[in-house]
Amino acid sequence: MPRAQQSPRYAWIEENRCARRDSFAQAVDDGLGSEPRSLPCRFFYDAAGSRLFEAICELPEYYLTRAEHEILTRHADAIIERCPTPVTLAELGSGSSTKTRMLIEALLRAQGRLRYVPVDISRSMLDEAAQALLADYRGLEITAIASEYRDGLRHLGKETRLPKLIAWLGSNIGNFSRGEAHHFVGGIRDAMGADDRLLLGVDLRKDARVLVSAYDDAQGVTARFNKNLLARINGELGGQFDLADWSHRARVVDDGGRVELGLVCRRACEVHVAALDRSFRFDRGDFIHTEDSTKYSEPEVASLADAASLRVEERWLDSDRRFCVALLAPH
Ligand code: AVI
Repeated sequence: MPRAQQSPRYAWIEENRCARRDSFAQAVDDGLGSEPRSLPCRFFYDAAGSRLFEAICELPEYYLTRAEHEILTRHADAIIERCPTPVTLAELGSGSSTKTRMLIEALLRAQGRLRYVPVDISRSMLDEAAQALLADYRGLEITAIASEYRDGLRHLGKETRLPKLIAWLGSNIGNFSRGEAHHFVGGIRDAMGADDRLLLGVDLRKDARVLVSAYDDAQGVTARFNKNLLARINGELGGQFDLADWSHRARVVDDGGRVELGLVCRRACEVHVAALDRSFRFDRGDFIHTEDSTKYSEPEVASLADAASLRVEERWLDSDRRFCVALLAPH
């Protein structure tokens, strides 16, 4: 990952974007060409998908963002008190960094200056967020890493000698399967020193009705977000999906432990994708799996931490007890 741009308070680092485009084509070829059909949710987030996700976060039904915001607003100072000072703040999947502002402000109050290292797949999001943050906070320096989580994590240690507070918020962990989450938290632990902390935002198991409306909202924003995957195939790979042939589906499975998202074919069709030089046949009722959003109980959060040789130092819930922010420290 070459260092691509420098200014006194902002630097960014980017991985090879050609490789990323190839991997989208590969994922579409593999995912639509085998059973059960699937498209990986990491491809939701092109510019249009990122904007739709920002709109999801504002929806009345999508309680996750508000619940986490409430926790961070109330407890940011308490979280920071439990971290070594000074600390570098890193964030996996930072997006617009809106949710991070409370942490940034608490850290600037505590230590005056702060290095913030956001990791996100979207370069444009990183740039926009950095500009807004730098305009608002003197004393802040940003090194943004435009990459997938794993590359970002590998790079983090090189970016600072200070202890790190690694924030992984927004229930982004939910988009991993339980097995992948265990593995990934283990990977974060490997990138942590003895004084580092991991701040994890996790959506909790709850009533299926609340979950279904959060992932199948009345305005249809989540449906557009989901179908944006097909729009991307059309725009980037010369696909011929008719979006009207597909409906959004959100189903609660695993006893409230997972919301499964996908697209259901409403009309038999054959779809050509020029970049793959391949056509895919779909029958009415065929399903393309697009995302899992896994939910945890509090004991499950503790055992996730424990399996990675971490312990829950403290955890905070919102007033409706829907969402949990947990501070994890090495054993
Ligand atoms: C980013 N991620 C945590 C969201 C979630 O809740 O699983 C993505 C999302 N998918 C549909 N709505 C929101």
